[in-house]
Amino acid sequence: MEATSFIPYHKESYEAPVMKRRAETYHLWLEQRRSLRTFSDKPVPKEVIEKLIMAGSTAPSGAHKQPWTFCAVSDPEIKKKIREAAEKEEYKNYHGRMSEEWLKDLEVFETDWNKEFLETAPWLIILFKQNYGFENGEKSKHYYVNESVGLAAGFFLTAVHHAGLVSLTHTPSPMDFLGKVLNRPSNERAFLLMPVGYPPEEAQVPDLSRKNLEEVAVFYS
Ligand code: IYR
Repeated sequence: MEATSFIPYHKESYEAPVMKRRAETYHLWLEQRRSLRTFSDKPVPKEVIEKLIMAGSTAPSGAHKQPWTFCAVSDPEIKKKIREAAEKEEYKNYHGRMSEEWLKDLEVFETDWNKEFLETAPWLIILFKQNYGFENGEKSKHYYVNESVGLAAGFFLTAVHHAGLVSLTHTPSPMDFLGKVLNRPSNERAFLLMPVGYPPEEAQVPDLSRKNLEEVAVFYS
């Protein structure tokens, strides 16, 4: 991609009271987002997933390289393969690879190696990072890849929330199997697996609260 020139940029802005209300409203809306580990099997149209991916792909990235690939899987055979491979890794994680402290930290989530949602959720989005790119058949550099792809995941998750759907940031580590199952090129590494779908009826989430402002921010004004 070559930028050829600068173009005017117009953005609506607001006076302080309106700005404050908008910031508050947005925060309260984001407070409603939760990670789910159970999903309805109700189908979600492919067109919706396409838009959510395009929203994720608006994230800023190092030198605007957009060093990510969103793989969207609805094929039941592939979902089954992913579940089987993920559960194999997770079994090992829960039976020796994760420390006692780690397992204790996870108790509130009541997670285990069983990952039924990998087959129930209508879509699995596997986000790959591209450690380098290919431009005109040549290897090209990518910059701040982890930061960029993390941002793309965040933008994607807010888009999912906005569409009235739910997701989970799942890392069935080590995740090399995802590149193999999905036949990804050598410049790509699996970064995050995000099931997307409707919440199930009577969905439940752990009763967690988020850190308050004083715990997450320091002001130097
Ligand atoms: N990948 C495992 C374990 C796990 C780890 C963290 I850190 C979590 O926040 C949640 C789970 C699993 O998905 O069960």
